[in-house]
Order: sequence, then structure tokens, then C-alpha cells
Amino acid sequence: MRLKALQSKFLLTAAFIAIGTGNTNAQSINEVQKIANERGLSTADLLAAAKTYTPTGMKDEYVIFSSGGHSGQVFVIGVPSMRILRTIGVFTPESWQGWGYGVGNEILDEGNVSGRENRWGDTHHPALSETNGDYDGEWLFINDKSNARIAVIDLRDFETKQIIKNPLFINDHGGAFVPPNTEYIFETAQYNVPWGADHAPMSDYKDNFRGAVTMWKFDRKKGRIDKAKSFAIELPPYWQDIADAGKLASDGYFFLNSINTELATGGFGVEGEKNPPFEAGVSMNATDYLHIIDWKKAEKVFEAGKYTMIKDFPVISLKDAVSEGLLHLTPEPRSPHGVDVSPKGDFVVVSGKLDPHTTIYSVEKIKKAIANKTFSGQDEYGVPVLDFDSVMEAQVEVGLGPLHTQFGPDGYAYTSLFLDSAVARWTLGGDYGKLNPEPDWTLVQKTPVHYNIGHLGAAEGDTVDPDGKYLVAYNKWSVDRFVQTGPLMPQNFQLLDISEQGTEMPVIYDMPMGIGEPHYAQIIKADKLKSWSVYPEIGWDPTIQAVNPWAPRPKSERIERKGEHEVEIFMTSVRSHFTPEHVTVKQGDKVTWHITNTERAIDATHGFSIPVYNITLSLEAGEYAKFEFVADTPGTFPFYCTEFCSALHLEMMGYLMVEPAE
Ligand code: RUQ
Ligand code: CUA
Repeated sequence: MRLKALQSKFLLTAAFIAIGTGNTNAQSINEVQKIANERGLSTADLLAAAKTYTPTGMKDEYVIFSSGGHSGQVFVIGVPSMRILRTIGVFTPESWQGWGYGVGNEILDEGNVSGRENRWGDTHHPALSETNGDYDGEWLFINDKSNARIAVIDLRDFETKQIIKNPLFINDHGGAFVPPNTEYIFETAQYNVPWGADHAPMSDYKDNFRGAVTMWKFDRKKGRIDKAKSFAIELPPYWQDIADAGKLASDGYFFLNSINTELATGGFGVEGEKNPPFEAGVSMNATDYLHIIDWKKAEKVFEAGKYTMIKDFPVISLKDAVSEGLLHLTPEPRSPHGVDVSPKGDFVVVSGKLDPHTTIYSVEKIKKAIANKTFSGQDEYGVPVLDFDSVMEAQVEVGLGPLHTQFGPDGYAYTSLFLDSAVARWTLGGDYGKLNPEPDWTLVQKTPVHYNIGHLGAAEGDTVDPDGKYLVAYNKWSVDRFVQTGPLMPQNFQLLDISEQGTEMPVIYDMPMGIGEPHYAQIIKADKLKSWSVYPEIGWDPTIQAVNPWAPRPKSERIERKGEHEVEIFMTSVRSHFTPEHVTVKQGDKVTWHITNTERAIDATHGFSIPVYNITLSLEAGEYAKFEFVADTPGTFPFYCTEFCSALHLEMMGYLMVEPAE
């Protein structure tokens, strides 16, 4: 390392004279050289630093919206600095944002499962809203795999507005995905169960367990999923896996993988259980099925009333899905995982975990095969299977354990290789062929990553207009990359520079991700986000994105007793006091507390917390919030502002007195 650094002295000096925009003099070059020598940094390291170091005040060019895995949250990260900008509380309460401790509780309750409070989630696949197949920066959707729920996040204030529980299945994986104009949010089941997760013996698997895809109608004006206009399509009980919506050439289609076409039910390991274990049982067939769904047709079938109500939810039956010609299958190499549609929508890339190739299907050929009924047969549920050879376009040997694919603007595709711990760059054929110097459908190079990459994300790499430039490897293991943090270690987000054709794709940054276990993440150009810096007006209620008439204003603060046991409090907060400062209620009172942060300055957030009652809020400039509780515990409770908002922040407090009942 040291030797390499010394050898590169000349290069390095030249580089810094060439790139520095400040006062580059011999002395500072020497200093850089000295530091590089002391720290054992190579020229490549210094270049990586120059590409990622983001001096104070300089903002990031891209923003990652990352799932938080079983933290239940979403994380927002800047690129290329790889700095965490914020978390977004989604399925799991988050006390900094006051999410689920007095505010947000109704939304979290929408996600209750079978009448039970459920306060965590396993977020996998964020989907930014799209217009004409390109991210528009307005909305973000994300699934919860553990309980089959979808959340809607408004990117004006980065807050969760809705959580919806799927009534049919208990577990989802192929979601959230949106078609090019975000008419729907797709959610598909994974580990199949009988409808509504009702009980049935495992011996009923083939007949009573079902897969499904739900098409949640998104009402962009209201910013909410419209359950009344949503429906599902019944699917065979294969484990439907990840999915992608068609675009341009494949607009109107929706593709999803499956594993376990064997219909394995496990049952191995203890006395008397002799079935193959799941991991073997679901991997026996040489091929599984890619599902091809014509969702525009499905929409028409639903609108024509051709559905049955199951668990109070409209479902197009498998039989009708077949007879209406909206569902087709085609074989895909065993244990497929990722399915990704190319930028022009003309190819579908499938990667099989146990096959070293990516398999590319031609959308034109798929359409032709459907029209000509070029079937190789049907599956055991009567779904027609398109002949593999007539829809397959190419196979590229990329390496071991291919999972997910993203795209660049230059005809390159990038596939994550879990077993190889690498990112493979390969070339697309067809129209993309002229964009890159290498021949079509060839592996170009591989970059090792550390370690065991799951998803990967290129800048806008799943849209109709990918940007290239940056790619992030979302590695599952970090092993030896960071200071040991006990046996539980962070994941490793590695930033790769993919800006140059034909050259290497160097890793230029390692970011430890020590919160949750992210899966997919999308990377959007930062200037597409039009986030508010303060709420538009004083008294703004983020749950309705409008001024709330109940919002307290300066001079209207008061405490109103309504009848025997009800009290309503109207409070304002501004640097550095709450008005009123004394709130007295009686034990047993039902308390409704309204509070407005009347600030107009950027970043003038106040917190508000009450001990014992488990209340903590975050009130951003202009925000109105309401919370309710029953004052059943008498006592003296100082409430205070939890954000260090001003020099007199410690003085920003008051007392809640709950008088004991006689
Ligand atoms: S998939 S395990 Cu996104 Cu690779 Cu969930
Ligand atoms: Cu307001 Cu501290």
C-alpha cells in the first residue's frame, strides 16, 4: 500500500493540480501526499474521496429511499456522500418524529392485523410514484412483508399518510410496484395461506391455499389508496416472489416470479416428519413460472363486475383470469428471484438464484406467443404456459447467485451476484446494442463487493430514463469492514462509480447501515423532490394536508371543560414557551389536546412530551397536532419541548396537574 502510494506520487500531484479549484500550491500538495502516505491511501482512494467528499453546505445530487427491513421504517440517504438524511417512521413507532406516541396512532391502527395492534413491519420494496415511467418525486409506497400491508408516504413532508392491510393474504413480497402512471400499487402474496389466513390443514395446500396479486387503486388527488376501487386476482399457490410493472413496449403488463411450483409443504426435522425440508422441496423442479399479467385487461374484467367477494374484497377467480386471457405463465430457470423490465420495456430480465445466467425474455415475443397461443401446455391449475423457446431472447452467464438487475443509460445492465459477492455489468442487445462498445448480450466485467449483495440500485435505474453514474450495492454482510459492534453488525452500502463505459466500476464509498436490514432502495435525482421547508400555513394538519379549523392560534389558547369528564386544551408553542403553561384536569377526564407550532422559521421544530402518559410529538414549523388520552393517573407531570430549539429551550416547559378524584 505504502509503496503504491509513493509510486503514485507524481500522478497524484498532477491530479490535484489539475482538479483543485482552490489555491493549490506546492505546500498543500505535499500535505495531501503526507496524509496519503501516513494513512496508506492509494491514488484510487484519493480519487474516491474526491468523488464522494461533500464539503459543508454542498448538497447531494441524488437521494436514496431505502427500505428499512424489519426496522419497519424507510431511510433517506444522500448520494454521493452516503449520509443519512432522515428516517421516516412507517410501520414502527418512531419517537423522534413523534410517530405513534399520541400522533399517527390512528394510521398505525389502520395496519392492525386481525384486530390486534401490530407495531413493527418488514419493509422490502419502496416504489416512488411515476409519471410516464419516470419518478415524479411526489409519493412513496412500501410493503410490509410480515403482515401484507402497504404504506403511503407523502414526499411533501416525508410522512406516512396511510397503512392498508391486505384482507386476503398475510404476507407479501412482490410489492410495492407501480405502473408508469401510478394508477395502481401492486402487491402480491408470498408464503401462501388460505384466504384471510384462516386455518386449514397443510394437507389442503393444493386445494385451499392461494396466491394472489392485489391491485390497489391510488387516488393521486386524495393521496390515498381507494379500497373501493381496488381488487385482487387469484393465482395458484406458488410462492409469488418479486415483481415489476411493464412500461412503454410492455405497458399494461405486470411480471412476477414464483418459487415453489412444486407445491412443497415442508415438514421435516422431527420424529415422524419425513418430507423434504423446504429449501430442498421448493427447489426440485428445473424451472418455475414467470407470471405475465395483463393488468389493463384485469381492470376491465373488474369493472365489468366479473369477480367474487372474498373476505369483503373483490377477487377475479383463477378460472376467469384464464378464460379472460389475462394470466399466462412461462418457465423460468429454477428458484428465480429478481424480475426487472428494461428501460424501453422491451425485455424482462429474470435471475435464478441457482442458475448462473440471467434469462432475458422478449416482450414482443411474449405478445406474439399469447396472440398465437404458442403454449407448451398448462400448469396443474389450467393456466396456459407460453413455450419457453418462443419467448426467450437471450441468456447471459453473469456469475453465481444472480438476484436483481438495474439499468444504465448506455445499454448496460447491472446484476447483483449474491454468491459471487459482485456486481456484474453486461450489455443489452436489441435497440440498446448501438449504445455500448461491446457486443450484445455479453458480460463486460465484474466488481467485487463486501459482502453478499442483495438488491442493487442504479440512479433512476428502474425507470424509462436511467441516469447511470452511481450504483449502490446493498450488501447483507459487512464481516470485516467496520469496527466490531458486538456480534450484530451493520449492513454495508457500497457506492460504485459506473460513469465510465468500458472501464472498471470502482467502489468509492462504504456506508455502514446500522439500522434495520434494508432490502430494495430507489435512487432519485434530488432536484425532483419538492419537499416543503415549513408547513404552508400556521395550523397545518399533516393528516389532511390543509389548515385544520380546530388549530389553536396565538391569543386563542384556552382550556375548555365540556361537561363532567371532558376537557379540551388549545395550546400554542413558539420559542420558547407553551401557552398555557399550567394545565389542570381531574383524574378520569378524557383529555383532547390541540397544539400548534406557530413558527415560520425553517427548522424551528418543537417537541412536546408528557411523562407517564407515553406522549411525545414532533411539531414542525406551522404544524397542528391533536392527541387524546384519559387522565387516569393523578399526579404532577412536567411537559417539555424535546427539541433543542433555542437558548431558552430548557425553559420551554409547563405542568400538567391531574387532581386525584375524591
Ligand atoms: S427481495 S428477500 Cu427484494 Cu431480493 Cu425481498
Ligand atoms: Cu422548543 Cu425546545
